[in-house]
Amino acid sequence: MMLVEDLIKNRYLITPPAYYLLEPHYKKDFTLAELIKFAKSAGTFVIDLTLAEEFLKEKGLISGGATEEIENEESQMEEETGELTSVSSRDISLSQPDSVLQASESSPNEDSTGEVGGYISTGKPLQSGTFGTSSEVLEAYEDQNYGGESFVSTGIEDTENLHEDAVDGEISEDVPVEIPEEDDEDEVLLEPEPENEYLDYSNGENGNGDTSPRIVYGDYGIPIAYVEEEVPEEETKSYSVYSDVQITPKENFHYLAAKIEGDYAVVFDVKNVKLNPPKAKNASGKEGELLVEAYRSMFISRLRKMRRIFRENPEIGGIIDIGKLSYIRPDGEITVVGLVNSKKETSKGYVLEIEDATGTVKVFVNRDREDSKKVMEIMHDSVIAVTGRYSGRGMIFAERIYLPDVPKFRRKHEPLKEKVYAVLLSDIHVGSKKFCEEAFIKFLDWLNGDVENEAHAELVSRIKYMILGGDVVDGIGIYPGQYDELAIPDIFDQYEALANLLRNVPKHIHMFIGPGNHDAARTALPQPGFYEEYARPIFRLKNATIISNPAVIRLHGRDFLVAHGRGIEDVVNEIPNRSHHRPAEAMVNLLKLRHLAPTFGGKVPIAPDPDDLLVIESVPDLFQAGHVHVMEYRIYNGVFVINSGTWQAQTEFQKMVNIVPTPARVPIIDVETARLRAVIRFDQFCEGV
Ligand code: D5M
Ligand code: FE
Ligand code: ZN
Repeated sequence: MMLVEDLIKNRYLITPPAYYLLEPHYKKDFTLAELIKFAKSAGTFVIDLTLAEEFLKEKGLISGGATEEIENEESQMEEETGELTSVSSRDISLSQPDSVLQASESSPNEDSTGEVGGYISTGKPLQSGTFGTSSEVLEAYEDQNYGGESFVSTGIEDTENLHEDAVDGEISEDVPVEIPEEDDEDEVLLEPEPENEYLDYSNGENGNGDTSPRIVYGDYGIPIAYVEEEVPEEETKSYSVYSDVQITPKENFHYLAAKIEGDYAVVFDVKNVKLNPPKAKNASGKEGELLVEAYRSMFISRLRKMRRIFRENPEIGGIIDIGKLSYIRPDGEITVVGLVNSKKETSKGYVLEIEDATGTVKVFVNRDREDSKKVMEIMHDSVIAVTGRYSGRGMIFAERIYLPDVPKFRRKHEPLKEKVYAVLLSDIHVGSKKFCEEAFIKFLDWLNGDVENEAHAELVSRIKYMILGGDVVDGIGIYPGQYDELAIPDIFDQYEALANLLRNVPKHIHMFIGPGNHDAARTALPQPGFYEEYARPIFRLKNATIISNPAVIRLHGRDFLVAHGRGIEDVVNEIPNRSHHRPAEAMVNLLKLRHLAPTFGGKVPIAPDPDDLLVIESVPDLFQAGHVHVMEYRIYNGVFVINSGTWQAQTEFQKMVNIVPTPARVPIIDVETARLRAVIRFDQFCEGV
């Protein structure tokens, strides 16, 4: 791939067919300078097959067309990469977008393979935009036209990077480089826009001149089509919200945390879990069947994980499969574990139907039994254990009911040499008209040492971590009529605005940022992360780690479970006396059920993952959620349970549904104890509070 690399250093691209034609001659029969000079005189930066042929003809290395040779090369290449679908040897120059269109329109058959701007990668994998060869993807896009040969890439993602490389790269002396005039329009941006001027795109497009959708894989390989044009970094923007917010730490402010060594790891992130989705058994396999199969696997995995949790409870004896109940001695005591399918109240008590992988059984819980109170706390599709007698007619008479729960006592951690603190935030909702921008900026000032007294100075000084648990921007199209409540009506601008604010978080404070239902992310739970195409500015923050929803972060040996908290909605719907205004109580219910959103088909959409990643498999030291916009905390069996509130004042919608938020309150957690150290309030700077 020497030729490719040498060309890229000089900001030239080569298509695969051209590469395979030229490569055997490179440095033997022609030099890089000769090739570049030739391309330059042809007015293109893309060396495609036609150009390559002409070049070799001029050099007297070939006489006629080289098509046959290329075809052989192609099939060999396909064998090697196993990925590239047929690369056509059409004459398409990507620097002339019109001809791309014409070519693909005039040769529809060639495009039916669904070839999509393929890359041959010899370097690191592309972060996004690897090409689609899977049949689903091809099907989804089969009636789209795709033109153009593919670029051979060394793994550099886009042309923007090529330019950056080129600045320091070896530029052949024979090929003078024209340095374009600077464009002043970007002055207001914090980061200068990449210089597209090296490549002469007469239409000002983004590199390959191709506006057809490129397939980008989102989470779990879900394809997202997007037009390169929409990538914000490629645009010339005249404004960038909050780019003027530039706060630097107060002079002489002493940050103890800057001297304390960081000790953090993301110990659970949905993105790191390898899933094995069910596969169609034959060509007539239906998508619906696969979905059912995926959900089935999810529930099996939920049962398996919960059984493991129950086994750790010394009160619970041997668990037997529901399917084996009919083989047991009548009236003997048995314990089963099952998903709760239904729950009915009778005059004497409750009848539950529970199910495991082997069968279904009814459970009667007499109201007189102590454990009957627990029935109230059982949500649909949660998993419980029941000990009792089996009647032999498909009914268990329950003596004990167990929720998976967490053990009463927590193992104590070793004390830390130095105290460090973590700030918990969520639901910032940047972009909403109701975002408490003044309060948030005051908070940033505070983090930068603008404090009133010694006590606050001590707090600020020891802050080492900051967790943002979702709804970091307000998003777009989240609820009807949201547009009227948006101060920043563009999702790209919202993330840029957020990043402009977060750039003011002192560098020694490490941030963990996860998505919520307002973010550019898969809406169904679990949410693997933000779509990078939209949220790029926050991915670029140097002191931030993007996490999934949910995630577990280990800070100095203490486990912080972070979830956005949509499951709270289901708790409020299903469990009597639960309210949006007391989220910590609802979170305790989730903890007792060891699941972040047990109810299937309720308010919260659950993705068809074959593994249930919403089970709270290990007991955390702290459980943080947001979503309901009310700051509240409590301790349950040694676990600190906290809802981190919001930075958004009451919206019109929330007024209608009587949600009263508590914005701009900042809980500070002492990492050593995983308990609250202080709550700092900035709500006096939040309008409408
Ligand atoms: O959620 C903010 C609050 O609004 C939270 O308490 C849930 C509630 N909410 C959100 N959507 C709805 C609907 N559709 N009906 C009732 N209540 C809702 P956020 O995620 O920030 O919008
Ligand atoms: Fe929210
Ligand atoms: Zn939310």
